[in-house]
Amino acid sequence: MKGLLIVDVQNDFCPGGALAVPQGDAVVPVINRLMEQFDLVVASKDWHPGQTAHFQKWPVHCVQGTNGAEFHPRLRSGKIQQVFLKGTGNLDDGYSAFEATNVNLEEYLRSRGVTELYVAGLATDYCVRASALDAADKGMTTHVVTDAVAAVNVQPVDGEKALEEMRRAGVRLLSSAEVLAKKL
Ligand code: VGL
Ligand code: ZN
Repeated sequence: MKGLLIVDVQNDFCPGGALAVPQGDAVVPVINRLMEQFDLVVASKDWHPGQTAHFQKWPVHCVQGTNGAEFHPRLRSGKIQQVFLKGTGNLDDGYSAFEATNVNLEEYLRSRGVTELYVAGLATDYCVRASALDAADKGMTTHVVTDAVAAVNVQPVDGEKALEEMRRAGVRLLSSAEVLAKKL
């Protein structure tokens, strides 16, 4: 059973947002197409309280209940079966979707028989990276769809480095065209 995890495709990570990922919104049409190939589609949201130690590292973003924390308006969010909220505490970064506090992602996926996880979304060098590494660590066959992710790139090579790190950890990198050609 194959599941798609859409990581943090929220307004604040898209152009015009508080912590915009360059071309973050370019992943939206790719992800919309990918969703049609999966029986199970879930998403994470970065979901911070108004005050958190996380904002000592980053501009204030994705505050719970604000427009910046909503999904990008063109993401077909009606197809998302469960949203996982992370970074909800006052001390944690909550980069990984497996740190969600409303529903346990690992249990959710296991209970639905998902053994192969495909990861897309924002940002390659933070939440996609942490989520994919955690999934691989938990024994799932983990894929990252390389044209369905985009990086913050605090340093210009961060996205590439993160992909290489994931690959070394056993995460499989593939394009959306390859996913679509597989006819999951
Ligand atoms: C993220 C930086 C800070 C992410 C979240 O979703 O990748 N990056 N908070
Ligand atoms: Zn955050």
